[in-house]
Amino acid sequence: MKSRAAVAFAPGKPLEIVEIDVAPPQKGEVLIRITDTGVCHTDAFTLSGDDPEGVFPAVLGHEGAGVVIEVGEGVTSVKPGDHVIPLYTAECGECEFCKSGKTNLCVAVRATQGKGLMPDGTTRFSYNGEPIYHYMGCSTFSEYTVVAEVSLAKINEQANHEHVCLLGCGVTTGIGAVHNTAKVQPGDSVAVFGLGGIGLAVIQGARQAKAGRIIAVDTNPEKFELARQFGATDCVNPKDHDKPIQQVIVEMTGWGVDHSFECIGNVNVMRAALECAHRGWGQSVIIGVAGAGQEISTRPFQLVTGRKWMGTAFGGVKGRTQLPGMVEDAMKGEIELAPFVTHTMPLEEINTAFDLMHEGKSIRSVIKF
Ligand code: NAD
Ligand code: AHE
Ligand code: ZN
Repeated sequence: MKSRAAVAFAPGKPLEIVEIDVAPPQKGEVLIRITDTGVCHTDAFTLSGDDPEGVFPAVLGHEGAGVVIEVGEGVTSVKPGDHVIPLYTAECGECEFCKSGKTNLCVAVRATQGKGLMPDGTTRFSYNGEPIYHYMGCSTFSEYTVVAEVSLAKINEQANHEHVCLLGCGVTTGIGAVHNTAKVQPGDSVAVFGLGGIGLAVIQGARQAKAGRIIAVDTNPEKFELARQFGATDCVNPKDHDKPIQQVIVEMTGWGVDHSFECIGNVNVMRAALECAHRGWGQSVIIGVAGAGQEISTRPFQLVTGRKWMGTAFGGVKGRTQLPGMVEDAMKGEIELAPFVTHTMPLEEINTAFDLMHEGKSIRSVIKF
């Protein structure tokens, strides 16, 4: 079938809106009509050429919601008409990782996913007869996309897709990082570096966890109003200080914070986030994605004196098991999604969504098909 799609033909170039061909779903696959998709910084990261797994030409996008159109052979967990969120972290329930009870990092389709391919090693997308690669197992920047059955969470059909698409990545990642990775407890102090969709979701999660002080850090002060609305108690702009931001936060708190979260993808900030964690027990969670070749560093003494450095993918959330419940929570108002959606636009304007992100003017732009 034909599908309108925003194709990344080459790194560093704007997406091009073209009509691609989408082949039918094969065994264990599902054809979806995407209704809404958010644009996450990771899409911009891959488009920039900094992603070691970036392959071109590709249909990017991984924060969507849609409706099942057709299922391939052997698919039993969803049927045409079901409302779904594609998952870049699959959940097969059968691999060593799924069965461990220790992680959400299912490996069922991860190897081919990282190469932009479906599990059988081929693509379902083409343009002028040439293959187009998939992205993160989702490719939500196409009106029609094909994903593996294990990469789909079935959700309440009454859910507002313009909002719950954000549970496909940003909001789930931030909230999950607080509850599943850091396990923030009532009264704990928290510092959040970077106040985009991810950082604001961390703040929302910290407030749910009844954290005490929530220190929001960004170099763009325009992000502070929404941060306060979500529960930040202090907002700090590193540019207002002539000493390192970790020192500023340690001085604000005495010994540092119980938990810090890096939500930018900047390895220098990752170091600052670790070093503002409390001596003896503070822990720092890396959420941001850093470019190819970048490495983190700190004095080992920071760890010797009790700080813990950790990371999280999709907030540790198991998508098929847990995402339907998070959608219900959003429908009950227990997860707030509307304030994240600062812009909506048709697919034809998707490059504006990237511009707004780079200019620091948006939290999430949602593309409406
Ligand atoms: P975003 O661009 O919307 O937000 C980033 C924020 O960081 C902006 O507000 C920006 O002003 C701020 N910032 C930039 N440099 C700064 C600095 N030096 N100090 C303080 N603030 C600074 O991005 P997003 O969509 O919220 O994504 C954030 C990061 O999280 C990206 O790296 C993205 O790839 C990553 N991410 C990771 C996961 C995961 O599962 N680990 C999931 C989603 C996104
Ligand atoms: N492909 C990159 C890594 C990108 C990355 O870390 N992705 C995050 C999700 S970002 C969502 O916006 C993630 O979950 N990673 C775990 C995984 O299995 O992909 C690289 O460095 O190669
Ligand atoms: Zn994302």
